Amino acid sequence: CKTDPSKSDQLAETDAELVDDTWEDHKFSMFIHWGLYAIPAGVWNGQEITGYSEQIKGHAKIPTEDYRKLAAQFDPIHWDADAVALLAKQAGMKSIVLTAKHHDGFCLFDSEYTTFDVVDATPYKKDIVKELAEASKRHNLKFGVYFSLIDWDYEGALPFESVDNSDAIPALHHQYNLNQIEELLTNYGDISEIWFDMGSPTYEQSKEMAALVKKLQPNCMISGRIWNDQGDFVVMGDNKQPDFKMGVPWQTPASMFNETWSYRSWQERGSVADKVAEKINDLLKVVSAGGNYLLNIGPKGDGTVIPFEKQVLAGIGEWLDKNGESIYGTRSTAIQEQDWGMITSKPGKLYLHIIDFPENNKLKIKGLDLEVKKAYPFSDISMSLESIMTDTGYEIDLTNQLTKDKYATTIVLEYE
Ligand code: FUL
Repeated sequence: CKTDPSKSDQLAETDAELVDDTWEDHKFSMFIHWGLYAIPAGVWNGQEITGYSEQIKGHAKIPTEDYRKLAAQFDPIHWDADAVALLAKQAGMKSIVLTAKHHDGFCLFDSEYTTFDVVDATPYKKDIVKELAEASKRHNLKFGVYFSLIDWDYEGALPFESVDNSDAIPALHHQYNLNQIEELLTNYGDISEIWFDMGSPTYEQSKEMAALVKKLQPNCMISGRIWNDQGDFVVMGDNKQPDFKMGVPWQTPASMFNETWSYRSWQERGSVADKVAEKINDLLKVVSAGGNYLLNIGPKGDGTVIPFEKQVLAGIGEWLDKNGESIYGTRSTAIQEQDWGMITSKPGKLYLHIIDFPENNKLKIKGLDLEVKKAYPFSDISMSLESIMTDTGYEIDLTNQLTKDKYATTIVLEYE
């Protein structure tokens, strides 16, 4: 990122037109990794299996006929789609993306093209994609689906090796994908984003999938992991943030723990407060750089969202309740990252998010070259903080800033 921008650069970026309901304005979304893999929860034949637990079939080399038997145990009595949608709302998230089909090939939706799906193969018998699509709509959230381009169950797909297999998708499997994409974009109302992942489609295959999506739902955003430059937004590596200016819509997919996306029974979780701090920090890094932060939960096989994840989301939501204006609909600036925290912006305003308070109470803003009218704590607009331009940069005196938020304290700078 640039460190010494000219004033006109900053204005060009901060004064960009804001439309409140675009994908880019939402900033914070819920990812859900859930499927049959949540039943073994990272344990197979009594062994703790390392590697992402949603890929346990691969990591534990489970034969297809054994893995398929998990479907008979899938009866999530604690699954409550409305409660999950409300949790996303409580967290301050604007949309939900659910694993409609992960690499194991099991479908959480009723597909005509396989019987390895939640309606045909499990005692639960209900279409979970439908339940969550409807619950999301009821609670005014956007709804999207994750769709793996690897399939370890479908016979016409590449045999099950590693996730990095770079062989092209066989024609039969590609057709199967097209059929299921059509189902997902026809049977579940508006789909805000389709989150393709992994696999190595050819250029023609990626183009064909993208064209089908746009034909069925022109407003559906396509993840960059459709490959071959056919996506509407770039997806960073898992839990990664860009170290350069993106200039296009982008997203960071983030897991609660680096080790897994789906529920793992033996996961070390640490303290809720530490996790809230870590995730607010990451959310701020992503949003200040202009991205969307897609934070994952992994429900248990019986549908329970574990208390740890609920509490983390509630903690983030509490912060966003107070500070949301400085997040949603904001734009990145060329001075987004500072020693003490991050900066977001709206026309005429910069929001300074302080994570590390300077010991001398002088907050220095590197690269700021604007005519500042007023500086005040976001929590108290009536207060005015003294600020001056020094030889080494713009400086705000925080001596009278009494209320410090335990996660990130927001200061507003209004400029001409
Ligand atoms: C990766 C997948 O292989 C992981 O299992 C997970 O779904 C993550 C979000 O994307 O590429």
